[in-house]
Amino acid sequence: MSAPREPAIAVIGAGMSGICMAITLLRAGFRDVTIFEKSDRFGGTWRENTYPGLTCDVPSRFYQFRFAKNPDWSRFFAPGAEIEEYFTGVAREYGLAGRTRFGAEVCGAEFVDGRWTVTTAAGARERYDFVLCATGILHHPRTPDLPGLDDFAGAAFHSARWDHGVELTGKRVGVLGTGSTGVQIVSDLAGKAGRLIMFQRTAQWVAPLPNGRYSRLTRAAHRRFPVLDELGYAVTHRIFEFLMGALTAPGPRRKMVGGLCRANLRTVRDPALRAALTPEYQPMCKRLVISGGFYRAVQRPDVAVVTSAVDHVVPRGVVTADGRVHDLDVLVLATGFDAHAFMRPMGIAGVDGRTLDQVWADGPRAFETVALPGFPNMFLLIGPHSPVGNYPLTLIAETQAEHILGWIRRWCAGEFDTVEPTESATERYYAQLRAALPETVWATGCQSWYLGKDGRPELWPWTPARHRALMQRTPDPANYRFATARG
Ligand code: N01
Repeated sequence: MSAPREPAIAVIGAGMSGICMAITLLRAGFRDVTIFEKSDRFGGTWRENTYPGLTCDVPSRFYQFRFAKNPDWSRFFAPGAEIEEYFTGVAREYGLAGRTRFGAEVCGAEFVDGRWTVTTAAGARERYDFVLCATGILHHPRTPDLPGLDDFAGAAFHSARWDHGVELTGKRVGVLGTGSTGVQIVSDLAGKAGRLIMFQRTAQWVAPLPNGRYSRLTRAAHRRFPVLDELGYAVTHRIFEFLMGALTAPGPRRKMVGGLCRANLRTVRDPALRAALTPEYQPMCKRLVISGGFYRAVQRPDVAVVTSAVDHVVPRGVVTADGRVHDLDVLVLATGFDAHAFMRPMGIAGVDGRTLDQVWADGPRAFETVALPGFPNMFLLIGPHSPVGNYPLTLIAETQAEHILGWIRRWCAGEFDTVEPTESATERYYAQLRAALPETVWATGCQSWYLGKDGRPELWPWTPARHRALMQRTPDPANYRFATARG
Protein backbone atom coordinates (compact mmCIF):
# COMPACT_ATOMS: atom_id res chain seq x y z
CA MET A 1 0.00 0.00 0.00
CA SER A 2 1.44 3.43 -0.93
CA ALA A 3 1.98 6.08 1.76
CA PRO A 4 -0.47 9.00 1.87
CA ARG A 5 0.73 11.81 -0.35
CA GLU A 6 1.80 15.17 1.04
CA PRO A 7 0.39 18.33 -0.54
CA ALA A 8 2.24 21.59 -1.09
CA ILE A 9 0.12 24.22 0.62
CA ALA A 10 0.30 28.01 0.31
CA VAL A 11 -1.31 30.12 3.02
CA ILE A 12 -1.66 33.75 1.99
CA GLY A 13 -1.51 36.16 4.91
CA ALA A 14 0.12 35.90 8.35
CA GLY A 15 -2.58 37.67 10.31
CA MET A 16 -4.86 35.98 12.82
CA SER A 17 -6.60 33.64 10.34
CA GLY A 18 -3.40 32.74 8.44
CA ILE A 19 -1.65 31.90 11.71
CA CYS A 20 -4.66 29.82 12.73
CA MET A 21 -4.74 27.94 9.40
CA ALA A 22 -1.00 27.25 9.33
CA ILE A 23 -0.95 25.97 12.92
CA THR A 24 -3.98 23.77 12.26
CA LEU A 25 -2.05 22.18 9.39
CA LEU A 26 1.17 21.77 11.37
CA ARG A 27 -0.65 20.25 14.33
CA ALA A 28 -2.18 17.74 11.91
CA GLY A 29 1.30 16.75 10.74
CA PHE A 30 1.57 18.65 7.45
CA ARG A 31 5.03 20.01 6.75
CA ASP A 32 4.99 21.48 3.23
CA VAL A 33 3.27 24.67 4.34
CA THR A 34 4.43 28.07 3.08
CA ILE A 35 2.99 31.30 4.42
CA PHE A 36 3.21 34.41 2.26
CA GLU A 37 3.11 37.72 4.09
CA LYS A 38 3.46 41.06 2.35
CA SER A 39 4.76 42.89 5.42
CA ASP A 40 7.71 42.13 7.65
CA ARG A 41 5.80 40.80 10.66
CA PHE A 42 2.94 38.64 11.87
CA GLY A 43 -0.24 40.21 13.17
CA GLY A 44 -2.42 41.41 10.26
CA THR A 45 -4.95 43.94 11.48
CA TRP A 46 -3.22 44.11 14.87
CA ARG A 47 0.03 45.03 13.16
CA GLU A 48 -1.56 47.69 10.95
CA ASN A 49 -3.75 49.34 13.59
CA THR A 50 -1.78 51.06 16.32
CA TYR A 51 -3.99 54.07 17.04
CA PRO A 52 -4.35 55.35 20.63
CA GLY A 53 -7.12 53.59 22.50
CA LEU A 54 -7.12 50.50 20.26
CA THR A 55 -8.70 47.54 21.99
CA CYS A 56 -10.55 44.50 20.77
CA ASP A 57 -14.31 44.82 21.19
CA VAL A 58 -14.55 41.11 21.97
CA PRO A 59 -13.43 40.04 25.48
CA SER A 60 -9.79 38.87 25.47
CA ARG A 61 -10.54 35.52 27.03
CA PHE A 62 -12.87 34.84 24.08
CA TYR A 63 -10.75 36.46 21.36
CA GLN A 64 -7.95 33.90 21.44
CA PHE A 65 -7.29 30.48 20.00
CA ARG A 66 -8.73 27.58 21.95
CA PHE A 67 -5.45 25.71 21.42
CA ALA A 68 -3.34 28.57 22.83
CA LYS A 69 -5.10 30.14 25.78
CA ASN A 70 -3.33 33.07 27.40
CA PRO A 71 -3.79 33.31 31.17
CA ASP A 72 -2.10 36.71 31.29
CA TRP A 73 -4.52 39.07 29.55
CA SER A 74 -4.23 42.43 31.30
CA ARG A 75 -7.82 43.54 30.75
CA PHE A 76 -11.30 42.32 29.91
CA PHE A 77 -10.82 43.93 26.44
CA ALA A 78 -7.09 43.75 25.79
CA PRO A 79 -5.24 46.62 24.10
CA GLY A 80 -4.19 46.15 20.47
CA ALA A 81 -0.44 45.90 21.18
CA GLU A 82 -1.04 43.07 23.63
CA ILE A 83 -3.15 41.19 21.08
CA GLU A 84 -0.47 41.62 18.41
CA GLU A 85 2.07 40.27 20.89
CA TYR A 86 -0.20 37.30 21.60
CA PHE A 87 -0.61 36.33 17.92
CA THR A 88 3.08 36.85 17.20
CA GLY A 89 3.98 34.75 20.24
CA VAL A 90 1.66 31.92 19.21
CA ALA A 91 3.04 32.00 15.65
CA ARG A 92 6.61 31.76 16.92
CA GLU A 93 5.76 29.05 19.43
CA TYR A 94 4.47 26.86 16.60
CA GLY A 95 7.53 27.58 14.43
CA LEU A 96 5.73 29.63 11.79
CA ALA A 97 8.61 32.11 11.44
CA GLY A 98 10.68 29.54 9.56
CA ARG A 99 7.84 28.86 7.13
CA THR A 100 6.81 32.43 6.47
CA ARG A 101 8.07 34.49 3.55
CA PHE A 102 7.96 38.00 4.94
CA GLY A 103 7.98 40.83 2.44
CA ALA A 104 6.48 38.48 -0.15
CA GLU A 105 3.32 39.99 -1.56
CA VAL A 106 1.29 37.53 -3.59
CA CYS A 107 0.01 39.38 -6.64
CA GLY A 108 -1.47 36.44 -8.53
CA ALA A 109 -2.61 32.82 -8.40
CA GLU A 110 -3.47 30.86 -11.49
CA PHE A 111 -4.99 27.38 -11.75
CA VAL A 112 -3.03 25.52 -14.42
CA ASP A 113 -3.02 21.78 -15.12
CA GLY A 114 -4.68 20.85 -11.85
CA ARG A 115 -2.44 22.92 -9.55
CA TRP A 116 -2.00 26.54 -8.53
CA THR A 117 0.84 28.76 -9.66
CA VAL A 118 1.39 31.47 -7.07
CA THR A 119 3.19 34.61 -8.22
CA THR A 120 4.76 37.18 -5.91
CA ALA A 121 5.36 40.86 -6.61
CA ALA A 122 9.10 40.08 -6.75
CA GLY A 123 8.43 37.71 -9.67
CA ALA A 124 8.73 34.31 -7.93
CA ARG A 125 6.40 31.63 -9.38
CA GLU A 126 5.74 28.50 -7.37
CA ARG A 127 3.39 25.54 -7.72
CA TYR A 128 1.01 24.43 -4.95
CA ASP A 129 -1.73 21.83 -4.55
CA PHE A 130 -3.79 24.09 -2.29
CA VAL A 131 -4.07 27.84 -1.91
CA LEU A 132 -5.64 29.04 1.33
CA CYS A 133 -6.53 32.73 1.38
CA ALA A 134 -6.29 34.33 4.80
CA THR A 135 -6.09 37.93 3.68
CA GLY A 136 -8.56 39.43 6.16
CA ILE A 137 -11.47 41.77 5.54
CA LEU A 138 -10.52 45.11 7.06
CA HIS A 139 -7.13 45.92 5.61
CA HIS A 140 -7.77 48.31 2.74
CA PRO A 141 -8.20 51.75 4.39
CA ARG A 142 -10.99 53.86 2.88
CA THR A 143 -9.90 57.47 2.64
CA PRO A 144 -12.57 60.05 1.78
CA ASP A 145 -12.13 62.16 -1.28
CA LEU A 146 -12.26 65.48 0.59
CA PRO A 147 -11.55 68.59 -1.51
CA GLY A 148 -8.48 70.38 -0.19
CA LEU A 149 -7.20 67.48 1.94
CA ASP A 150 -3.77 67.63 0.31
CA ASP A 151 -3.47 71.33 1.19
CA PHE A 152 -3.99 70.79 4.94
CA ALA A 153 -1.06 72.41 6.76
CA GLY A 154 -1.19 70.02 9.74
CA ALA A 155 -0.82 66.24 9.85
CA ALA A 156 -3.58 64.12 8.31
CA PHE A 157 -3.61 60.33 8.28
CA HIS A 158 -5.95 57.32 8.27
CA SER A 159 -6.49 55.57 11.61
CA ALA A 160 -4.83 52.42 10.25
CA ARG A 161 -1.74 54.40 9.20
CA TRP A 162 -1.17 56.18 12.49
CA ASP A 163 1.76 58.58 12.44
CA HIS A 164 3.33 58.15 15.87
CA GLY A 165 5.79 60.94 15.12
CA VAL A 166 2.98 63.49 15.43
CA GLU A 167 2.64 65.08 18.87
CA LEU A 168 -0.98 65.20 20.07
CA THR A 169 -0.62 66.55 23.60
CA GLY A 170 -2.21 69.98 23.80
CA LYS A 171 -2.96 70.03 20.05
CA ARG A 172 -6.24 70.66 18.22
CA VAL A 173 -7.21 67.25 16.90
CA GLY A 174 -10.13 66.43 14.58
CA VAL A 175 -11.43 62.87 14.24
CA LEU A 176 -13.57 62.13 11.20
CA GLY A 177 -15.75 59.06 11.69
CA THR A 178 -17.82 57.57 14.48
CA GLY A 179 -17.34 53.82 13.99
CA SER A 180 -15.62 51.60 16.58
CA THR A 181 -12.30 53.16 15.62
CA GLY A 182 -13.38 56.80 15.91
CA VAL A 183 -15.08 56.12 19.24
CA GLN A 184 -11.98 54.41 20.66
CA ILE A 185 -9.69 57.23 19.50
CA VAL A 186 -11.94 59.97 20.89
CA SER A 187 -12.35 58.13 24.21
CA ASP A 188 -8.56 57.87 24.51
CA LEU A 189 -7.53 61.34 23.32
CA ALA A 190 -10.08 63.25 25.39
CA GLY A 191 -8.06 65.10 27.99
CA LYS A 192 -4.75 64.54 26.17
CA ALA A 193 -5.41 66.68 23.13
CA GLY A 194 -5.84 70.38 23.84
CA ARG A 195 -9.09 70.42 21.88
CA LEU A 196 -10.79 67.44 20.29
CA ILE A 197 -13.49 67.61 17.62
CA MET A 198 -15.40 64.55 16.46
CA PHE A 199 -16.96 65.03 13.05
CA GLN A 200 -20.04 62.83 12.99
CA ARG A 201 -21.94 61.98 9.83
CA THR A 202 -24.07 59.32 11.50
CA ALA A 203 -24.61 58.75 15.21
CA GLN A 204 -23.76 55.34 16.68
CA TRP A 205 -25.42 53.14 19.26
CA VAL A 206 -22.95 52.41 22.03
CA ALA A 207 -23.08 49.51 24.47
CA PRO A 208 -21.37 50.47 27.74
CA LEU A 209 -19.27 47.45 28.67
CA PRO A 210 -16.60 48.34 31.24
CA ASN A 211 -13.02 47.33 30.52
CA GLY A 212 -11.77 46.06 33.88
CA ARG A 213 -8.17 45.21 34.60
CA TYR A 214 -7.30 41.64 35.65
CA SER A 215 -5.49 41.72 38.97
CA ARG A 216 -2.17 39.95 39.48
CA LEU A 217 -4.01 37.48 41.64
CA THR A 218 -6.55 36.68 38.93
CA ARG A 219 -3.82 36.20 36.36
CA ALA A 220 -1.82 33.98 38.71
CA ALA A 221 -4.96 31.92 39.34
CA HIS A 222 -5.50 31.53 35.57
CA ARG A 223 -1.90 30.38 35.16
CA ARG A 224 -2.17 27.93 38.04
CA PHE A 225 -5.61 26.58 37.11
CA PRO A 226 -6.09 26.46 33.31
CA VAL A 227 -9.60 25.21 33.96
CA LEU A 228 -10.47 28.82 34.84
CA ASP A 229 -9.67 29.83 31.27
CA GLU A 230 -11.76 26.95 29.95
CA LEU A 231 -14.59 28.09 32.14
CA GLY A 232 -14.22 31.76 31.18
CA TYR A 233 -14.21 30.83 27.51
CA ALA A 234 -17.24 28.57 27.84
CA VAL A 235 -19.28 31.16 29.75
CA THR A 236 -18.43 33.99 27.32
CA HIS A 237 -19.22 31.66 24.44
CA ARG A 238 -22.68 31.00 25.86
CA ILE A 239 -23.34 34.70 26.38
CA PHE A 240 -22.21 35.58 22.86
CA GLU A 241 -24.27 32.82 21.25
CA PHE A 242 -27.28 34.10 23.17
CA LEU A 243 -26.68 37.72 22.15
CA MET A 244 -25.91 36.87 18.53
CA GLY A 245 -29.51 35.73 18.27
CA ALA A 246 -30.40 39.43 18.55
CA LEU A 247 -28.61 40.08 15.27
CA THR A 248 -30.15 37.40 13.15
CA ALA A 249 -33.79 37.40 14.30
CA PRO A 250 -36.17 39.96 15.79
CA GLY A 251 -37.33 39.32 19.33
CA PRO A 252 -36.71 40.03 23.02
CA ARG A 253 -32.91 39.76 22.77
CA ARG A 254 -32.84 42.54 20.21
CA LYS A 255 -35.01 44.64 22.53
CA MET A 256 -32.73 43.86 25.46
CA VAL A 257 -29.54 45.04 23.69
CA GLY A 258 -31.43 48.07 22.37
CA GLY A 259 -32.58 48.89 25.91
CA LEU A 260 -29.00 48.73 27.16
CA CYS A 261 -27.83 51.17 24.46
CA ARG A 262 -30.75 53.57 25.09
CA ALA A 263 -30.09 53.57 28.84
CA ASN A 264 -26.44 54.34 28.10
CA LEU A 265 -27.43 57.24 25.87
CA ARG A 266 -29.53 58.69 28.69
CA THR A 267 -26.30 59.21 30.66
CA VAL A 268 -25.59 62.15 28.32
CA ARG A 269 -26.93 65.05 30.38
CA ASP A 270 -27.13 67.87 27.83
CA PRO A 271 -30.36 67.32 25.79
CA ALA A 272 -28.89 68.94 22.66
CA LEU A 273 -25.80 66.72 22.75
CA ARG A 274 -27.96 63.69 23.54
CA ALA A 275 -30.17 64.48 20.54
CA ALA A 276 -27.09 64.84 18.33
CA LEU A 277 -25.81 61.44 19.50
CA THR A 278 -29.15 59.68 18.98
CA PRO A 279 -29.12 57.39 15.94
CA GLU A 280 -32.09 57.17 13.61
CA TYR A 281 -31.81 53.43 13.06
CA GLN A 282 -32.10 50.32 15.22
CA PRO A 283 -29.31 49.39 17.64
CA MET A 284 -26.92 46.86 16.03
CA CYS A 285 -27.91 47.74 12.45
CA LYS A 286 -24.36 49.03 12.13
CA ARG A 287 -21.76 47.03 14.00
CA LEU A 288 -22.43 47.76 17.64
CA VAL A 289 -19.82 50.01 19.22
CA ILE A 290 -18.63 48.84 22.63
CA SER A 291 -17.33 51.56 24.92
CA GLY A 292 -17.60 52.30 28.60
CA GLY A 293 -16.02 55.76 28.28
CA PHE A 294 -17.25 57.38 25.06
CA TYR A 295 -20.17 59.39 26.43
CA ARG A 296 -18.03 60.55 29.34
CA ALA A 297 -15.39 61.71 26.84
CA VAL A 298 -17.75 63.70 24.60
CA GLN A 299 -19.27 65.49 27.59
CA ARG A 300 -15.92 67.05 28.48
CA PRO A 301 -15.66 70.80 27.87
CA ASP A 302 -12.59 70.32 25.63
CA VAL A 303 -14.41 67.85 23.34
CA ALA A 304 -16.97 68.80 20.69
CA VAL A 305 -19.23 66.72 18.46
CA VAL A 306 -19.83 68.44 15.12
CA THR A 307 -22.79 67.15 13.13
CA SER A 308 -22.71 69.56 10.21
CA ALA A 309 -21.24 67.66 7.23
CA VAL A 310 -17.58 68.08 6.44
CA ASP A 311 -17.51 70.04 3.20
CA HIS A 312 -13.85 70.59 2.47
CA VAL A 313 -10.43 71.04 4.02
CA VAL A 314 -8.39 74.24 4.05
CA PRO A 315 -4.78 74.64 5.22
CA ARG A 316 -5.89 75.69 8.72
CA GLY A 317 -8.59 73.05 9.27
CA VAL A 318 -11.94 71.65 8.23
CA VAL A 319 -14.87 73.62 6.82
CA THR A 320 -18.34 72.22 7.50
CA ALA A 321 -21.49 72.68 5.44
CA ASP A 322 -22.71 75.41 7.81
CA GLY A 323 -19.71 77.51 6.73
CA ARG A 324 -17.80 77.18 10.01
CA VAL A 325 -14.04 76.72 9.92
CA HIS A 326 -12.67 74.32 12.56
CA ASP A 327 -9.00 75.09 13.16
CA LEU A 328 -6.93 71.91 13.54
CA ASP A 329 -3.34 70.76 13.94
CA VAL A 330 -4.11 67.09 13.26
CA LEU A 331 -6.87 65.43 11.27
CA VAL A 332 -7.48 61.72 11.84
CA LEU A 333 -9.50 59.88 9.20
CA ALA A 334 -11.28 57.09 11.10
CA THR A 335 -13.27 56.43 7.96
CA GLY A 336 -13.14 52.66 7.83
CA PHE A 337 -12.14 50.09 5.26
CA ASP A 338 -13.13 48.55 1.97
CA ALA A 339 -14.58 45.37 3.45
CA HIS A 340 -15.48 43.83 0.10
CA ALA A 341 -12.05 43.37 -1.46
CA PHE A 342 -11.11 40.15 0.38
CA MET A 343 -8.13 38.68 -1.58
CA ARG A 344 -8.16 41.41 -4.19
CA PRO A 345 -6.21 43.20 -5.69
CA MET A 346 -4.55 39.78 -6.15
CA GLY A 347 -5.22 38.61 -9.70
CA ILE A 348 -6.76 35.15 -9.31
CA ALA A 349 -7.61 33.02 -12.33
CA GLY A 350 -9.41 29.70 -11.89
CA VAL A 351 -10.66 27.06 -14.32
CA ASP A 352 -10.49 28.18 -17.99
CA GLY A 353 -8.83 31.43 -16.91
CA ARG A 354 -11.99 32.92 -15.34
CA THR A 355 -10.90 35.60 -12.95
CA LEU A 356 -12.11 36.37 -9.46
CA ASP A 357 -13.01 39.89 -10.60
CA GLN A 358 -15.29 38.36 -13.26
CA VAL A 359 -17.08 35.94 -10.95
CA TRP A 360 -17.39 38.56 -8.21
CA ALA A 361 -18.59 41.30 -10.57
CA ASP A 362 -21.91 41.44 -8.66
CA GLY A 363 -20.27 41.11 -5.24
CA PRO A 364 -18.16 38.60 -3.32
CA ARG A 365 -19.68 35.21 -2.65
CA ALA A 366 -18.41 31.83 -1.52
CA PHE A 367 -20.05 28.47 -1.01
CA GLU A 368 -20.73 28.04 2.69
CA THR A 369 -18.18 30.85 3.40
CA VAL A 370 -15.07 28.87 2.39
CA ALA A 371 -14.97 27.74 -1.25
CA LEU A 372 -15.62 28.99 -4.77
CA PRO A 373 -17.02 27.24 -7.84
CA GLY A 374 -14.45 27.40 -10.63
CA PHE A 375 -11.53 27.72 -8.19
CA PRO A 376 -10.63 24.15 -7.20
CA ASN A 377 -8.49 23.51 -4.13
CA MET A 378 -8.72 27.16 -3.12
CA PHE A 379 -10.27 27.88 0.28
CA LEU A 380 -10.98 31.10 2.15
CA LEU A 381 -10.81 32.06 5.80
CA ILE A 382 -13.25 34.76 6.97
CA GLY A 383 -14.58 34.79 3.41
CA PRO A 384 -17.80 36.34 2.10
CA HIS A 385 -20.85 35.96 4.35
CA SER A 386 -18.86 34.62 7.29
CA PRO A 387 -20.50 35.29 10.68
CA VAL A 388 -18.51 38.40 11.60
CA GLY A 389 -21.10 40.59 13.38
CA ASN A 390 -19.62 41.21 16.86
CA TYR A 391 -18.53 37.55 17.02
CA PRO A 392 -14.87 36.56 17.63
CA LEU A 393 -13.16 36.01 14.33
CA THR A 394 -10.72 33.68 16.10
CA LEU A 395 -13.45 31.10 16.61
CA ILE A 396 -14.75 31.44 13.06
CA ALA A 397 -11.22 31.03 11.69
CA GLU A 398 -10.66 27.93 13.84
CA THR A 399 -13.90 26.38 12.64
CA GLN A 400 -13.14 27.12 8.98
CA ALA A 401 -9.53 25.92 9.33
CA GLU A 402 -10.72 22.55 10.70
CA HIS A 403 -13.15 22.24 7.79
CA ILE A 404 -10.43 23.02 5.24
CA LEU A 405 -8.12 20.54 6.97
CA GLY A 406 -10.80 17.89 6.43
CA TRP A 407 -10.66 18.45 2.65
CA ILE A 408 -6.86 18.31 2.60
CA ARG A 409 -6.88 15.04 4.53
CA ARG A 410 -9.23 13.56 1.95
CA TRP A 411 -6.88 14.70 -0.80
CA CYS A 412 -4.04 12.91 1.02
CA ALA A 413 -6.14 9.75 1.14
CA GLY A 414 -6.36 9.96 -2.66
CA GLU A 415 -10.11 10.62 -2.83
CA PHE A 416 -9.59 13.35 -5.43
CA ASP A 417 -6.96 15.62 -6.95
CA THR A 418 -9.12 18.70 -7.04
CA VAL A 419 -12.40 19.70 -5.43
CA GLU A 420 -14.67 22.70 -5.88
CA PRO A 421 -18.32 23.40 -5.07
CA THR A 422 -20.71 23.24 -8.01
CA GLU A 423 -22.33 26.37 -9.37
CA SER A 424 -25.80 24.92 -8.73
CA ALA A 425 -25.05 24.14 -5.05
CA THR A 426 -23.71 27.65 -4.66
CA GLU A 427 -26.87 29.10 -6.26
CA ARG A 428 -29.10 27.05 -3.94
CA TYR A 429 -27.07 28.11 -0.91
CA TYR A 430 -27.28 31.77 -1.89
CA ALA A 431 -31.03 31.53 -2.51
CA GLN A 432 -31.45 30.37 1.11
CA LEU A 433 -29.02 32.96 2.41
CA ARG A 434 -30.73 35.84 0.60
CA ALA A 435 -34.11 34.68 1.88
CA ALA A 436 -32.81 34.85 5.46
CA LEU A 437 -31.10 38.27 5.19
CA PRO A 438 -34.23 40.46 5.62
CA GLU A 439 -34.70 38.99 9.12
CA THR A 440 -31.33 40.29 10.24
CA VAL A 441 -30.86 43.55 12.08
CA TRP A 442 -28.30 44.68 9.48
CA ALA A 443 -31.10 44.93 6.91
CA THR A 444 -33.32 47.22 9.02
CA GLY A 445 -32.30 50.46 7.31
CA CYS A 446 -28.87 51.96 7.82
CA GLN A 447 -25.65 52.37 5.89
CA SER A 448 -22.72 50.25 7.05
CA TRP A 449 -19.64 48.43 5.83
CA TYR A 450 -21.67 45.23 6.22
CA LEU A 451 -23.70 46.07 3.10
CA GLY A 452 -22.64 45.00 -0.38
CA LYS A 453 -23.15 47.08 -3.46
CA ASP A 454 -26.62 45.57 -3.93
CA GLY A 455 -27.52 47.01 -0.50
CA ARG A 456 -27.75 43.56 1.12
CA PRO A 457 -25.69 42.56 4.17
CA GLU A 458 -22.66 40.47 3.28
CA LEU A 459 -22.87 38.48 6.50
CA TRP A 460 -23.95 35.08 7.69
CA PRO A 461 -27.68 35.51 8.42
CA TRP A 462 -28.05 32.60 10.82
CA THR A 463 -26.59 31.72 14.20
CA PRO A 464 -22.86 31.04 14.63
CA ALA A 465 -23.87 27.58 15.93
CA ARG A 466 -25.41 26.82 12.53
CA HIS A 467 -22.21 27.88 10.81
CA ARG A 468 -20.19 25.65 13.12
CA ALA A 469 -22.48 22.70 12.48
CA LEU A 470 -22.16 23.25 8.73
CA MET A 471 -18.38 23.35 8.94
CA GLN A 472 -18.26 20.23 11.11
CA ARG A 473 -20.62 17.98 9.19
CA THR A 474 -19.40 15.69 6.41
CA PRO A 475 -19.80 17.67 3.17
CA ASP A 476 -22.49 16.37 0.83
CA PRO A 477 -20.59 15.06 -2.24
CA ALA A 478 -23.52 16.10 -4.45
CA ASN A 479 -22.55 19.73 -3.83
CA TYR A 480 -19.01 19.30 -5.19
CA ARG A 481 -17.20 18.55 -8.40
CA PHE A 482 -14.26 16.20 -7.89
CA ALA A 483 -11.52 15.54 -10.41
CA THR A 484 -8.60 13.16 -10.52
CA ALA A 485 -5.62 13.13 -12.84
CA ARG A 486 -7.03 9.84 -14.14
CA GLY A 487 -10.07 11.77 -15.38
O1 N01 B 1 -14.96 51.99 10.38
P1 N01 B 1 -16.55 52.14 10.14
P2 N01 B 1 -14.17 51.70 11.73
N1 N01 B 1 -17.39 61.84 5.66
O2 N01 B 1 -16.75 51.85 8.69
C1 N01 B 1 -17.45 57.74 8.64
C2 N01 B 1 -13.58 46.81 13.37
N2 N01 B 1 -12.89 47.36 14.48
O3 N01 B 1 -12.71 51.69 11.39
O4 N01 B 1 -21.56 55.96 9.46
C3 N01 B 1 -17.77 61.69 6.93
O5 N01 B 1 -17.33 51.40 11.11
C4 N01 B 1 -18.62 56.81 8.67
O6 N01 B 1 -19.82 57.53 8.64
P3 N01 B 1 -21.23 56.79 8.24
C5 N01 B 1 -15.04 46.69 13.71
O7 N01 B 1 -15.54 45.53 13.10
C6 N01 B 1 -12.56 46.48 15.36
O8 N01 B 1 -14.61 52.57 12.80
O9 N01 B 1 -20.90 55.95 7.04
N3 N01 B 1 -17.74 60.54 7.60
C7 N01 B 1 -18.36 56.10 10.00
O10 N01 B 1 -18.76 56.89 11.06
C8 N01 B 1 -15.59 47.88 13.04
O11 N01 B 1 -16.95 47.78 12.76
C9 N01 B 1 -11.90 46.88 16.43
O12 N01 B 1 -22.14 57.89 7.97
C10 N01 B 1 -17.28 59.47 6.93
C11 N01 B 1 -16.83 56.00 10.01
O13 N01 B 1 -16.34 56.99 9.12
C12 N01 B 1 -14.71 47.93 11.81
O14 N01 B 1 -13.42 47.64 12.28
C13 N01 B 1 -11.60 48.20 16.69
C14 N01 B 1 -16.85 59.55 5.61
C15 N01 B 1 -16.33 54.65 9.53
O15 N01 B 1 -16.79 53.68 10.42
C16 N01 B 1 -14.66 49.25 11.12
O16 N01 B 1 -14.62 50.26 12.11
C17 N01 B 1 -11.97 49.12 15.76
C18 N01 B 1 -16.92 60.80 4.96
N4 N01 B 1 -16.54 60.94 3.69
C19 N01 B 1 -12.59 48.67 14.64
N5 N01 B 1 -16.45 58.32 5.22
C20 N01 B 1 -11.52 45.76 17.23
O17 N01 B 1 -11.99 45.54 18.27
C21 N01 B 1 -16.64 57.51 6.27
N6 N01 B 1 -17.14 58.21 7.31
C22 N01 B 1 -10.62 44.79 16.56
